[in-house]
Amino acid sequence: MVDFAYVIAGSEATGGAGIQTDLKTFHELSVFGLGTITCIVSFDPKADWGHRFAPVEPGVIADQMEAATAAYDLDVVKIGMLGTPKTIDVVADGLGKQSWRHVVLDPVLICKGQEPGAALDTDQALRDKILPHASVVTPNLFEATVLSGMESIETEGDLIEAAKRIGELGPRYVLAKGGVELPGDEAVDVFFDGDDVTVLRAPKIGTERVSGAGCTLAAALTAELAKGRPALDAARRAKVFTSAAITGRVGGHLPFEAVWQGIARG
Ligand code: PXL
Repeated sequence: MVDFAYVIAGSEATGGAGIQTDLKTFHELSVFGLGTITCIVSFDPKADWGHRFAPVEPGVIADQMEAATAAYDLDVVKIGMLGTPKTIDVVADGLGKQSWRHVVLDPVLICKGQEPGAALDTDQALRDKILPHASVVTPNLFEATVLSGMESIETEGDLIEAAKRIGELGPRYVLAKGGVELPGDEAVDVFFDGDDVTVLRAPKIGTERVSGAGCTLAAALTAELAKGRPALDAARRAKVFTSAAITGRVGGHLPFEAVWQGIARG
């Protein structure tokens, strides 16, 4: 019997991040993936690949969620980019209509190149309306700084402190992603289960951020949870999968490279 994983996230038109990445990851990890699109990000090649952002109308988001949840008995969902407080309202309403075994919240506040200021109203709405549904939160360095209220995260110790503070906000598990930006030779992620901290390590691959790495980690974690694996085991497997996808990265005309999950097939 196949396991199902559901994602509610934004489309990223170049295929490197967002729902495209989530669904590719689900597929590579042998779960049936289905998704609800919350917004459409189309980088602008005429303007330094800056962000063009179009929210999907809230009623259309509700329709997609209605279709997905009526079609199958879904119990594990990943939440990616929502983008606006109105979108957050409609997604929170939809999530509240059933119970979930896991809601994995990747608290995407802004994506590469966006102004941090754009994140403030989204941050507050995510905290108030989506976080209470989440069983797992997977912040990157910027998101962990904002959610924990810390001034900065510069060391592994800081990342551990941030994960603990975010755990106090309610989710059962936190997987805080240090990524390439946390200083050191290793890509460090911190897993916190409310009692214990486990630091997950892998050698850093390159020194530049790769588009879709964070989305892939959270999506792989979601897929492994959908298969019934315990959260720490799911996080470890997700990290191995993500390191492989970063190794398989592709370059085009964009100023950054993009992960490719297909490399895992060998
Ligand atoms: O990588 C974060 C992210 C998530 N979702 C969408 C995005 C991005 C970054 O570009 O566009 C839709």
